[in-house]
Amino acid sequence: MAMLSFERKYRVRGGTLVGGDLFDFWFGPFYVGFFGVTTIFFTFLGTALILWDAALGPTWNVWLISVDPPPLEYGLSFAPLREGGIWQLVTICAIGAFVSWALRQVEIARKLGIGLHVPIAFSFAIFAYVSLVVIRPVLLGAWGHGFPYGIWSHLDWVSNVGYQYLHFHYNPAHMLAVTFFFTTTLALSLHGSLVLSAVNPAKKGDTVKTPEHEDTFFRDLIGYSVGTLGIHRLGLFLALNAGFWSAICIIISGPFWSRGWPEWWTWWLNLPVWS
Ligand code: 07D
Ligand code: 07D
Ligand code: U10
Repeated sequence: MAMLSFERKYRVRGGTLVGGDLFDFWFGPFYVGFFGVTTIFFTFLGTALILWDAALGPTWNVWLISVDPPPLEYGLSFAPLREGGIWQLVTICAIGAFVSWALRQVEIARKLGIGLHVPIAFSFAIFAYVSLVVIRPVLLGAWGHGFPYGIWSHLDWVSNVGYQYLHFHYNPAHMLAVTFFFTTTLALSLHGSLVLSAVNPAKKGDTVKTPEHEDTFFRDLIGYSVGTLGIHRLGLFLALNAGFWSAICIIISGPFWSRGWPEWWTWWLNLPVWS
């Protein structure tokens, strides 16, 4: 079925989470829905707040604009707008927009009768963001521990927080996260190249090859094929773990381990087997 006639067939009412038929329509290619409206609302408000903060600040250079969190002295209270209060409102808008986006994915999946894998996957990214700007700051007792919203300034934050723990590479959860990120790109490059190799055969004019060819390639090469469905399960597993262990690595830095990360490894030197 052609894409356009398929879209006509599935564009029916229903599957919404709240509000019944309210906003249950399409705008050009976009499904709107209640959560489309809340996405637009939070996005516009958040962007307007960022622009307002930029107008108050020293620069319009897009690389240098920075919406900073409140100083640590404000703890977990609301700060005056010009001293981090805008950052707090932008954070509320960002979480509102990301969660609305995930719920819009849920409504679209329900309309199509497909699984909820996409919103579940996106929720891991939201979890990583929330761990940086809500969970860790709350555990440490100040919103000032959140990262600043600026292209350059957020890099400074990552570097500063990293060196605060002496050598962030020694954080075991960071190791797991980095390994999962690297493995995700390895898996995607293997998958992308394998599919293209089967669909674009070596000689011009050859027929397109089948999944059996794909399986056989890896059985010949490494003795095992994870299979055509399996590689997608594996990819999702790897990518979600990358985000999950990222969130863990930053939540434990401070709230659960306040010294340098190299020192954490003294348990290894203290193993009775060495003495
Ligand atoms: C390709 C999908 C498209 C998304 C894009 C991002 C904005 C920001 C806002 C001016 C893969 C759109 C950007 C809307 C404009 C203002 C106020 C996704 C794709 C193209 N970072 N980070 C970038 C964000 C954090 C780190 C680039 C966001 C943490 C490092 C871009 C968040 C830490 C480096 C960006 C976030 C961290 C970057 C490219 C939120 C640990 C780089 C992103 C909401 C996770 C790289 C100058 C990309 C760079 C980079 C956006 C959080 C570290 C500006 C929205 C605090 C080390 N980050 N980041 O392609 O070039 O993502 O920076 O959590 O080296 Mg970052
Ligand atoms: C948080 C993004 C969420 C995004 C959302 C959507 C929009 C809309 C609109 C385009 C999590 C946003 C959408 C805004 C855009 C349109 C239309 C993703 C998030 C919800 N590190 N490190 C990580 C590596 C070092 C440090 C994670 C590598 C140094 C700190 C990852 C190296 C020191 C923190 C990672 C390295 C250090 C991290 C980031 C190498 C610095 C974190 C990925 C090779 C001196 C952060 C949760 C991530 C973290 C983090 C990788 C080096 C410090 C595993 C490969 C040694 C302080 N590092 N790092 O989390 O875990 O994505 O955050 O050297 O806080 Mg690290
Ligand atoms: C995959 C795949 C696969 C495919 C695929 C893909 C994964 C099986 C079959 C998909 C992959 C790709 C296409 C590859 C490229 C993708 C990436 C590299 C990932 C990164 C993506 C990007 C960088 C693109 C980002 C673009 C975005 C997010 C779109 C931006 C769009 C909007 C901002 C509009 C969103 C729409 C909403 C929220 C709802 C509808 C609303 C409107 C249209 C606006 C009008 C509003 C209304 C009508 C409501 C009124 C609003 C109100 C009342 C509020 C107003 C408030 C105010 C304050 C003004 O595996 O193989 O192939 O393709």
